[in-house]
Amino acid sequence: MKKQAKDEKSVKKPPKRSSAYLKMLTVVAFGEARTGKSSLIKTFIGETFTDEYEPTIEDFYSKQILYNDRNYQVDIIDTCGSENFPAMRRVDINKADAILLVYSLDNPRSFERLEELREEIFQERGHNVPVMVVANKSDVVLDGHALEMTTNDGNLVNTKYVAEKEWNFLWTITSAKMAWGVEDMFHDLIDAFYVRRAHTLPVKGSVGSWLKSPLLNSLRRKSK
Ligand SMILES: Nc1nc2c(ncn2[C@@H]2O[C@H](COP(=O)(O)OP(=O)(O)OP(=O)(O)O)[C@@H](O)[C@H]2O)c(=O)[nH]1
Ligand SMILES: [Mg+2]
Repeated sequence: MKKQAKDEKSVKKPPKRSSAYLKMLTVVAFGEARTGKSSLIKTFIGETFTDEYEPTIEDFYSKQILYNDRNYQVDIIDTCGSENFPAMRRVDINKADAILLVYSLDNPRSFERLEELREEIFQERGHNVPVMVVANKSDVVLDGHALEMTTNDGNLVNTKYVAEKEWNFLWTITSAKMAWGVEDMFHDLIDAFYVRRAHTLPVKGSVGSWLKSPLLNSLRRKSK
């Protein structure tokens, strides 16, 4: 009897090793007020989207996810959109394993604020932290003009191009309201930190909910 029990035990499969470990990632979200930082984070952690606006001072969230057969704990710091509090921002920049820089497609000028944040990140971390620029509110815009912005010297720039080619950051498009691209955004940050460990490499071509974005589809049609 004892022997049989031992035999039964010996054929038991070992637990899947890859899922046994919990990998940690601290993500910090920066960007101008009202661009949708809190909404993106809340959508990610499973809270219902609301049209109401409540300015953030600083909030902390945490979510455990299973991604590519591994368990991750994603800790998120949601920051204040105001330009004040540079010392607090420096502390947060130094805590980050990965950074989100959020702008809003219904307010292309919110992209300008990212230039200053980019400078602050560079001063603290150089090129040693993956940064993803996030074009949020893609549900309210219908064509690629939303990605364009007129600079102070009158030039028309494409914000996606600037983020990817001039700043060498990752770029993605989301809607917190429709939950388009939100999971992919965090998955790509995990890849950037754990797999690529470099901000210069492009985001993988993930097939996810962001494909539903009308803006993205109109950009695709134009590029054909
Ligand atoms: N249509 C639309 N509205 C959004 C989206 N994301 C956020 N909003 C709205 O935009 C407003 C601001 O959203 P928040 O998430 O509070 O913005 P925030 O960047 O956290 O703002 P601060 O905390 O002040 O820095 C709210 O009224 C949201 O409902 C989106 O994807 N689509
Ligand atoms: Mg907020």
